[in-house]
Amino acid sequence: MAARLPSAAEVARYAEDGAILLKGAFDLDWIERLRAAVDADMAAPGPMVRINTPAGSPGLFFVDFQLWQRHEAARDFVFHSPAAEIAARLMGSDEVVYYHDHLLVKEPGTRERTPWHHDQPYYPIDGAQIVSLWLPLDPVDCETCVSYVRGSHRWGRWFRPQFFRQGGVDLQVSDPRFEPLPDIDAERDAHEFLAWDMEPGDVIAFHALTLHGASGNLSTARRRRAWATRWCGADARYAERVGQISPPLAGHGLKPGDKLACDLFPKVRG
Ligand SMILES: O=C(O)CCC(=O)C(=O)O
Repeated sequence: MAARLPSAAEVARYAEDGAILLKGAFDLDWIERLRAAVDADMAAPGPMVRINTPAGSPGLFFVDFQLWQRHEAARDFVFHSPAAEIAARLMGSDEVVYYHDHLLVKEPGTRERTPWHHDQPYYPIDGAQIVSLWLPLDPVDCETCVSYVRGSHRWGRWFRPQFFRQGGVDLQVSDPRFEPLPDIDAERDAHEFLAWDMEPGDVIAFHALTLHGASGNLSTARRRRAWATRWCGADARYAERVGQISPPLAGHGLKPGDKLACDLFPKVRG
């Protein structure tokens, strides 16, 4: 089946809103293969695994990274699915470098929210061409889906990273750009939020500076397995950050100002 790539109108909508739903972007074969990879990963997690649910609490908020390095289906998705082409179109960049992946599973009944944040301050990367593809492997309704603050990637503001597990304790970072995150829930009337009911095969593409957060998994029966992949375009450069980056990917040998492509961050297009 031909790939369902973003139309010109969808590219413009992504640029304006900072997040867009692409219905039916991936064949269900990809979803089935990725489900198997995710379940295998949960049975034997990688070295950066995080459990965000306190012992004794219901459900499980399971986080892991870099499935592409350990699971064939995830690697094939990076190199052979329509994902790189989708990212290229949305970013307006022929060149696409794969940055990393992030697995976020919320089992039924999980109470832990994903706090409001945006991703780029966690990354040692400067540049405007960074897009994430948030791919749920189970149906999700808009209450359980990630919610995005429409247009927040255009505010020109960088908010201090927070670690999910510690309930929003600031990381020790000293980039002069970073400021405390406003209380988005307290000022809900000032914003417009984007969230969608999604079926397997649908994907949300969002910019690395778009603020987003999510509820726990309110369903008592339905899993919420989501696999997010991060893609960079030609303007992305490695940047020095003082403090802790996430995920803590090291050993690439990059220096500030370098383009990202290397063994750890493979060039997949252009
Ligand atoms: O899946 C979630 O709960 C949050 C996803 C997220 O924060 C991300 O993909 O950057």
